[in-house]
Amino acid sequence: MPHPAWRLPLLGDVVRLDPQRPVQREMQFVRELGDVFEISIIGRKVVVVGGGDAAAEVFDETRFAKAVVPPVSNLRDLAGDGLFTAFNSEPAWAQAHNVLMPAFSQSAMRTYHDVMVECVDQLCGYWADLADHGPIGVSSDMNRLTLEVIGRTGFGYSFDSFSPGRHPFVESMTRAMSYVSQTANDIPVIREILGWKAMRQNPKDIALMKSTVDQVIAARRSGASPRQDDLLQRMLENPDPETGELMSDQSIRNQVLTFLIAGHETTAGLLSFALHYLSMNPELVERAREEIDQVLGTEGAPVDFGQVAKLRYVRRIIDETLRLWPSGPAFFRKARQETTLAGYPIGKGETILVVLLALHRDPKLWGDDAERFDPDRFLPAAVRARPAHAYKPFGVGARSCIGRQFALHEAVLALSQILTRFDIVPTPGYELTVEELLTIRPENLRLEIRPRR
Ligand code: MNH
Repeated sequence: MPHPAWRLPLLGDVVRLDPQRPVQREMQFVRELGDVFEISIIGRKVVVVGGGDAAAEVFDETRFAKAVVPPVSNLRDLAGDGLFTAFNSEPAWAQAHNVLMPAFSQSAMRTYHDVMVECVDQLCGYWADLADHGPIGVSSDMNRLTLEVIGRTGFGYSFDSFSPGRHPFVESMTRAMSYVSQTANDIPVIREILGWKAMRQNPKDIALMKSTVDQVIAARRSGASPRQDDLLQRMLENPDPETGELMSDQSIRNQVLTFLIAGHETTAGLLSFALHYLSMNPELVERAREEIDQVLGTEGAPVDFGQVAKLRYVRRIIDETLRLWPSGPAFFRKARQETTLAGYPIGKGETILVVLLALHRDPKLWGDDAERFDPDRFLPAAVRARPAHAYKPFGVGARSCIGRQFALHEAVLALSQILTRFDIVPTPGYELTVEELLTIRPENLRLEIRPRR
């Protein structure tokens, strides 16, 4: 199998990787080495898939399955056997999956819609107060929005995201996530030398996050905080239809923490990239506004649940953003049994990294202009003309994203409201660079947000 040049004994390819931007480095390797190659990190071998038919193969659930390996498995200190970090065989996964699936169906989004609208209104109010004060740090404001949405719809908890200062939970979560992402591709001994301070801080951050969530669960159980139509209430009350058993407090805590980490930076990254592209392409804004004004009217009435699904063009902007910058830019698979991949032999349990970032730009699947932002790639006829494996921003199979409808509803709603109320003006000279912290976001993106003219 091809592999990067200059491989070293023992260390393997580790010095060729980029600890700050690991997935973007893998995308470069795909361009140099092709759709399938192998990297070796201090004795650990990983097969990388970055395009073509090999992607279809590795998505085949009969031969391959999700793998929970570093850095994802390093999140288990925080989220244990929660949905995202559970091993495939862990019973807590099947139980939580069965209990929560109905809560994430398209029709269940009706339950969260009003809270989402309120949170988006808060963001717009916050921006309206800031308007004309120069460029705004868009990524951090998108984080405020999505964290507030998942906090309130998930377990009736507000982080007071639009007031000045940062909630202690948010500070701990930010540090804990960056700690885990630093463990992605580095050399353990060096991390221990350079990162002793972070290594001491990390257990404290985890403890604070767990105890915050435990308090919320306990308050709801005891009746100290009122019943609500949210994910927490479902988990407390609904038994697994297969076993009849209720979820344990520990599993509920793991799921709440999982939703907070899996459900907030991903959607925030998506919205930030979308705003970047819209700021650069006024003609796309014009098309979107035509649709938005037609579907929602210009009276400023609150958005109705059913209207969101009618915002087809806004949805295509979201789809295209997730193509070029899938917020979860890569994920791991493993072989269920001895098999082959693109003709190469693969041993049982071998780890395979799927680089979505590269797959979503594969010229064989997307054409020679694959780097160009063009929402019309997601017109129904264009979608039908492509193989299904060309586009998987929410992963594949049994372990694909449970929050897909949630993220899409939230993103379409937020984008439509932002475009209704504000003009998005780029900072002159801004060139997109992309930061990776397990998820991706535009680096130092600042945009001027002016009341719509
Ligand atoms: Mn989400 C799994 C992408 C929003 C909760 N998510 C995944 C996977 C991808 C993914 C890819 C599969 C990872 C793997 O195979 O290892 N998720 C996204 C993207 C967005 C997103 C691109 C937004 C855009 N995710 C959300 C939201 C929530 C959420 C919002 C919750 C409210 N995601 C999850 C959970 C899993 C997951 C939980 C794990 C599901 C499972 O394994 O059963």
